[in-house]
Amino acid sequence: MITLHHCHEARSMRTLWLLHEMELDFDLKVYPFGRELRTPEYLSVHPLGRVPCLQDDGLILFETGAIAEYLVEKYPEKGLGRPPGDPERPHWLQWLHYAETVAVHGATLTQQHIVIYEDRDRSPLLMKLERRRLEKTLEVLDNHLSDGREYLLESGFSAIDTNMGYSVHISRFFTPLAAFPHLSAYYDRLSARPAFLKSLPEKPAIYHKPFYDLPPEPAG
Ligand SMILES: N[C@@H](CCC(=O)N[C@@H](CS)C(=O)NCC(=O)O)C(=O)O
Repeated sequence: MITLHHCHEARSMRTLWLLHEMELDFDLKVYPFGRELRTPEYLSVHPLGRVPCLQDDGLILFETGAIAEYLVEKYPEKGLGRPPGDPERPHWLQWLHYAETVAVHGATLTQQHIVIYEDRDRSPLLMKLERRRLEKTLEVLDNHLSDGREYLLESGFSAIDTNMGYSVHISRFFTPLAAFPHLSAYYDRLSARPAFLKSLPEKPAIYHKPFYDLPPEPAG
């Protein structure tokens, strides 16, 4: 039996969404996003106390990209991977890992805007720099999607769209997606999928505002 360790709105949403897309049975253990991830019990499952972590009988696996590869290989009949030898395999791998390139900027911005509580402890310079770097990663996706494809691969939806979809989902809190019309249409398609909707929490857990703007520039 599969168990997913999850915090609402964290990267483990990728795995939750994928499990729903695959229509697999699983147990879900939900933790608040905070110190509860650092208990000795959870640290014995994930050595950094992060999410996601997937347990499948005796196997313990962390890292969303590895978990996605594991699941699509274990259940090839679901058609959400592109196996070695498939002409789309190299790009399937590229976009799977690029999802983390996008997500790290979202994670830094989450830390700056939300996890760091006091304004005086935040860095306006880092916020500005990370937003710009996030936008550059989104530009690449927007260009890639500009040829009219519906999902990242021409052949259609696959597990990489759940990993990337989460990264785009989080990016919207820090930069307006409207600046990227093809990416915005891609996000609209993804966020209408029933499995995506099932992976959302009933109420916000991390992102309590619709948008986290840059702090105002100092006067003078
Ligand atoms: N590269 C890892 C990143 C995992 C990660 O950093 N998860 C964050 C949530 S988005 C976490 O658990 N943070 C809790 C903490 O650092 O205390 C993956 O894709 O699984």
